[in-house]
Amino acid sequence: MSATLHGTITNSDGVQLNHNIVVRFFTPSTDTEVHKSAAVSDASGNFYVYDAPAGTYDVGIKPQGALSNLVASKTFTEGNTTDVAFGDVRFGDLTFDDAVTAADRGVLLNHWGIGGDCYGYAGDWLLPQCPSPPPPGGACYGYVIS
Ligand SMILES: [Ca+2]
Repeated sequence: MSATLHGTITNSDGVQLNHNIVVRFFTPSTDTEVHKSAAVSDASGNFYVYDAPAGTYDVGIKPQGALSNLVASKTFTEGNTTDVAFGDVRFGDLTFDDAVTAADRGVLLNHWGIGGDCYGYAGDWLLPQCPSPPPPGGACYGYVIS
């Protein structure tokens, strides 16, 4: 049995909150990674990690295309859910180096003013994955049980 992380994200820029998110657990005040998982947030910014390790960790998230956010010293206990508010998602890291620089601007400008190949299909481009068991309330946006 392991612990559960219920994370929340917000976005004051008005961008949608459905994101593929990498979640990392660090020994407090270090860069020693103890565990790594992935989650998909729903339209309200909720996501769950069901295989969180028990103990106290600094927890970092990196939504795709955004900077990482870190919340220090959160405690997880087996069989229980710990709520963690990660705050605003800060978009702009298109080069996946956890910084927003001229390189990211260059990528954006290379594609400025054009649409994707699937023009007209806004659709759901999130990864069809969800940890088990699914959370209550359908937080596994984009996950279809097969
Ligand atoms: Ca970058």
